[in-house]
Amino acid sequence: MSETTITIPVAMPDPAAVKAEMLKIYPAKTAKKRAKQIVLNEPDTPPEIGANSRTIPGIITQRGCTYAGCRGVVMGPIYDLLQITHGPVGCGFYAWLSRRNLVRPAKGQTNYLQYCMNTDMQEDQIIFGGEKKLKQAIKEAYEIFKPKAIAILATCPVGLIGDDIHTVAKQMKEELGINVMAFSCEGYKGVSQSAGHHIANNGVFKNIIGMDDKPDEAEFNMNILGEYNIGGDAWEIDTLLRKCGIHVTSTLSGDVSYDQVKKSHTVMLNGVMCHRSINYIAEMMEKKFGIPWIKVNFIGAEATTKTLRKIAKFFDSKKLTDRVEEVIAQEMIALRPVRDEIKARHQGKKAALFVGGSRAHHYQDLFRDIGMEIISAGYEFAHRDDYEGRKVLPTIKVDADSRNIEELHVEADPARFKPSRTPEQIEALKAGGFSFKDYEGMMVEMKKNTLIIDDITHHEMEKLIEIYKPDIIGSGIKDKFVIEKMGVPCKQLHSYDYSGPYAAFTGAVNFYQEVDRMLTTKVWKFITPPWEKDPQSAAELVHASKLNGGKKNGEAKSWRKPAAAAEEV
Ligand code: CFM
Repeated sequence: MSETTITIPVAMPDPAAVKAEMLKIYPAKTAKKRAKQIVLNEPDTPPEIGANSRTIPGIITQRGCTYAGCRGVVMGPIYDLLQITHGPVGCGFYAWLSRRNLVRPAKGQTNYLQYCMNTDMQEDQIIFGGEKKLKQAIKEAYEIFKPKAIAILATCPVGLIGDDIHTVAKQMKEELGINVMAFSCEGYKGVSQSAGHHIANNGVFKNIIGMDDKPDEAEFNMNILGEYNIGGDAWEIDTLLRKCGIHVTSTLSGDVSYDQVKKSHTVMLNGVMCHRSINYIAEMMEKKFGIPWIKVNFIGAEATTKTLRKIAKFFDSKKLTDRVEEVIAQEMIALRPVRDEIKARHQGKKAALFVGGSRAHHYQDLFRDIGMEIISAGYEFAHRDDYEGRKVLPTIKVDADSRNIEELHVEADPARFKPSRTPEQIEALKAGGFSFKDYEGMMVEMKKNTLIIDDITHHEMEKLIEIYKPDIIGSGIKDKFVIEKMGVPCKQLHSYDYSGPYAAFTGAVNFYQEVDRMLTTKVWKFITPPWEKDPQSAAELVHASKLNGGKKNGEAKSWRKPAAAAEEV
């Protein structure tokens, strides 16, 4: 690309007015609740945001269910753990490669990821109970596959009819002589997939971690927690760490085997990528085995550099520190020219990010690397600590929905509590500014007065696009096409569609190039957003459809109505 686009800075709309505009169409009760979930940022003293609360029925949310968080997100990538969904066959579909958590098992290793195993609950089981059918399914699966271990994952009806999957698991464990574990992760158990993460964390901690005490032989040995190898990200991280001389025992859960998870308590350090989905395991491993955890981020060149240095500092070895600096220098030689060329084209352009429970934060670094500004961001299902930092944890009110999820009581294991660092070493590191078990959240890194929007609705997204006119939005498949039909490119930041990896230095280069292609393609010029074609009728239509404003079907004016717009095509 030789063309250089000059961006003229325009005054940003007043965020308080944008917020008011977003809220004004809602009924009073809804507006009151949404007002708590839309806040103006204050990086020095992050404001309290409403988060991890129920979505109001009628609002279009991007969230998933508790089953999705447990089965799909945390458990899914453990490739040789045979996983059976207990429930109707439709729910089972979502266990079948709908997320791009790639695996590359070595030759001869078992891989169940391409299978979708389900008990196919029918009306009979809903009325008379499904335990018999579940047992039968476990036996059948065992006969065919002879797996090392089996996990049973519950969908909504299981909890509703009261099938006791834990007793079934216990009985089958005795009968088959293998590890059989059950997860009560019914879709309705929490307000989003976040509850499913917690349930999966508890189950993995109780039933798998700690089963094999033999550590991998390595001088510097760690786990990467909260990394799911979407589009191959974990492979990039693993390759980078290996170059530095750091061994990864277990990536939870990305391209990981059951046996790797069993010995994940034998490492010296846990690095937490996605704090939202895995902070529970990090905390429990620290309490039981004494493994310190630190927040890491391999998304973006700056972030990756900082993370590598932080890890090297923890291990406190001159050899490792020198090697890490060499690797950073090498990687930056390839990255810098690509980044700088792309940065020259897109400096000052605007991005907004609404993704999951960690990426709306992590991916800001990648956009900043190429000079772009984040004008608004929010998570779908994160908690206040992911926005405001872990320091707010003691002030988060425990509501009925959170109380639903078991908090495991964990104590130090008398024989196996062996921290890799002495308390003196930890104190010395802390004195030097090193932070353990800390996550500062999204807000401290965002500009003052940027709009932070939790669990954004389609209406708010439309308003945001209309008013801010961002150059690109990072979001998910559920709103990607709505955004693109409004003439704004949408980078799908969950599965990356067909692309990636985006982690570490090589992944960052992929990302810069992809964003560059998206921003320079001429295709967007062929889409005229409705309000530009006919501002008045667009406004009327929005109003009429949102309020169901007294017009009969068909009476409302069409988005595409104006003759001029029709002729363009
Ligand atoms: Fe963690 Fe994730 Fe995310 Fe997440 Fe997810 Fe995902 Fe995500 Mo989609 S575990 S919170 S539940 S980083 S599937 S790999 S992309 S919403 S931001």
